[in-house]
Amino acid sequence: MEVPQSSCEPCFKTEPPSPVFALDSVTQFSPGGSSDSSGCSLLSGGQSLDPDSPSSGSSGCRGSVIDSCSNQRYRSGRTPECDHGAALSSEPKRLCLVCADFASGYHYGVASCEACKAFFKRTIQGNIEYSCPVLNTCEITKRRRKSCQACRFRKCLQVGMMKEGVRMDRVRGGRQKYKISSEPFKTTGEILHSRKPFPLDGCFLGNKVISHLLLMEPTPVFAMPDPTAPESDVKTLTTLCDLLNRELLIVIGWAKHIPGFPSLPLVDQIALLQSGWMEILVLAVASRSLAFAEELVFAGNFLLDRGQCRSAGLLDLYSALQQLISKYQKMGLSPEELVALKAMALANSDSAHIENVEAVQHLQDGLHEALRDYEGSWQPQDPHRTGKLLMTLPLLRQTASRAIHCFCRLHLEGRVPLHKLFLEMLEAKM
Ligand code: HVO
Repeated sequence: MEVPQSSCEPCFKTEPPSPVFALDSVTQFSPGGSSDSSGCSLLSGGQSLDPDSPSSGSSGCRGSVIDSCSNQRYRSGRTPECDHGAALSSEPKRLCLVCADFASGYHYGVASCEACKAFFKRTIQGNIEYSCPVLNTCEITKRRRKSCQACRFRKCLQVGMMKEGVRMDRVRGGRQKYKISSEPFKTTGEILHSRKPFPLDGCFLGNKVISHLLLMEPTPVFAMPDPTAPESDVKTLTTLCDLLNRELLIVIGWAKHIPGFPSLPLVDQIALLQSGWMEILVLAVASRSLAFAEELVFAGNFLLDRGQCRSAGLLDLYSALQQLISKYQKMGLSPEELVALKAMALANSDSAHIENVEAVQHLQDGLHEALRDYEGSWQPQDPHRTGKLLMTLPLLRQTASRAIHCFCRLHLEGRVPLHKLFLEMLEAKM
């Protein structure tokens, strides 16, 4: 990256200097929870990534950004005063994440159409097992959704439908007790916030490490556009930066759930996070966007198409991400593969400052083995599946690097204020 470090000073000093703060207090947030501690530093004197460790001061970073931005939009999405519902309901047409038909609401935690909702329910209630006659990679569209039930069901799970939301004891036409299955858009913020994105038990063959990673997947984060600000490109960028900053905190919390990661020396944990965070976030956005043809799903309530990205100065980012998304769409990336790739992107982030190279290698080997083991049982018909996945990593790195470039450019142009943690992570990459 050609941009010199010193040039990445914040253009808008919206944040007071943050107090000494470390990785450990970031992780007091659950992996899925959104957090409002945006003025935290990753690097200043941390002892541990463990939220339970004695060094995790609860006073941590609270006080800096929170005090200066006690605005609602910086608060957690779980707080009642945050009306994600308004943001959701103001969007006219939402598409089914499974087949891209028009969604009628959120069903089993996912924006979906009546047909896919009913299909998912029938499958769970009837305990039906399907098998795909081809490669488990059939494309599910409105027109073709009936052609492969196995892939349709897999897609339901992949986009996060929760079988826990289906009542097993319900008779046809009986009264619906679980609100979750036919909640209108406007009250879904909280539903999505409290859900685990991927169901687990018994749905997948596989491997313990992969199952663990699936279980530890963070719950989705929501965009919190300032409801008082008029619509503009600056508002879009500010919303995205805030979103990114919260996602970054979650990534730091998430990393310690990767088997083997917490036992690395702390300096190596930090080094890997500093070099790998962008790839992890890029993968997350790419996976959220898999069911969409044109839009980037930055958050469940924040989708941007090409035109919107262009006017916000994010066209490069858009094109780079679309190239990656299209690759994963063609491959039919599964949630299991996604979590494996995310962990691998971190373990393989090629920091030049690794102290215990052997331990990092061991971490990589363990993840590689987990993926191979998983693919052996899930995709035995394709002995090259693991290799194919690993061969997407160069494009992932390229995409992440294009994203960094785009951020630096916007930042230098003074179009966006950057949060401290984010700046620090950005600087570490240059
Ligand atoms: C942006 C866009 C522009 C900027 C920052 C964030 C979430 C939001 C991602 C981008 C500084 C997110 C994003 C990536 O939007 O995860 C996928 C690219 C990491 C700046 O200009």
